[in-house]
Amino acid sequence: MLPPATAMAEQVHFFHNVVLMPIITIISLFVLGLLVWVMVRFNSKANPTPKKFSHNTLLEVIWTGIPILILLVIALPSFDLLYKEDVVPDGKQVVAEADGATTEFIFENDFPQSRQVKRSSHLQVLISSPAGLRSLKYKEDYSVKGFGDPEVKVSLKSAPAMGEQVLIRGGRATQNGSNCAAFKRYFDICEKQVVLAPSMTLKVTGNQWNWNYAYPDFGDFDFFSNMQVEEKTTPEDFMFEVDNRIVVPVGETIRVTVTASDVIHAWAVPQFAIKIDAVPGRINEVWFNVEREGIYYGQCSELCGTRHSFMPIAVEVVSRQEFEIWINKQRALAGLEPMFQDDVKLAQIRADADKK
Ligand SMILES: [Cu+2]
Repeated sequence: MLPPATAMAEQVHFFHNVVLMPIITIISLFVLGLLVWVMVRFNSKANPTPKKFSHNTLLEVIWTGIPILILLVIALPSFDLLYKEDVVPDGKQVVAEADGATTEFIFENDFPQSRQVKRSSHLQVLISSPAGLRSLKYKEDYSVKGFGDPEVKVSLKSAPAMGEQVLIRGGRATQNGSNCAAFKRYFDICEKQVVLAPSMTLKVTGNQWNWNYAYPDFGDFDFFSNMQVEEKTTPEDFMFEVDNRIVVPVGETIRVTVTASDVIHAWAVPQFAIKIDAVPGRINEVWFNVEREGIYYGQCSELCGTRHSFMPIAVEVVSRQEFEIWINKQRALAGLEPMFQDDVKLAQIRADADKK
């Protein structure tokens, strides 16, 4: 599989590589062994007069019971992953400026009753400094009072330095950090992760045979994304590359709503572990939060007609600033005023748009 680009995809890959593949391999070898044994031991030459009995209660209980247990072992983590991917996160972040002395910080626990911050896995504390983001460890670096109360009190062991920021994130955790020891052997990123509520919605519409993308939070514009012609791409990227890529900011939660205008398509990006049907007259919802900037490819994954294999998906994940510049550009192309300020680059974008 391609390297995962989201924490969700890492967990899906972990489930596949570490849970499913060993089970599948053991079962296949066991069944193969049984077949070989039956063929060798009980063929008509080796066993000319077969016994006439049928049924064996103990054996039948075992070969019904063990597969049920195996299915349970597979089902529980699988349901957990399905739930996490299906429910769009609603995490909230509180930012406090450090003054070099304060160690107590308050998180307002104003979630609905069912999603209150009730235990340590619902809370993530980070320190933002010029060096980047650093996640603190519960009990080692901070303690918490008032889980489930309207105000949750976070006490840091040592006061963060002047100029640093304390980030407290509360909400459902998609990664509680408890399986990190096993996880770390396979992937480089593993820490507790409370995912924040979406910062934007991407509206995806499947057509025969291209995709249409709209950004309803950033104005009334949308664009079509068609497969790039062969001359404008490389042999490796041909049939994955598109003329207009989706652009989204790195490290932010993106809500994706998916529908279709004609027949059923499916919007799939393997590195995000996303594959979701685009059904005419219905809206399906999924989300992702990409950890690394880059370009990620996918393809329509529901047979939708003769050009089904020619409607690829390309997602370009960029910094917040680049994203805002891109939004301004799209707005300029649609005849809208810029939404974000970036004077030098903006002037260039306006000039480019005027040329077009
Ligand atoms: Cu399609």
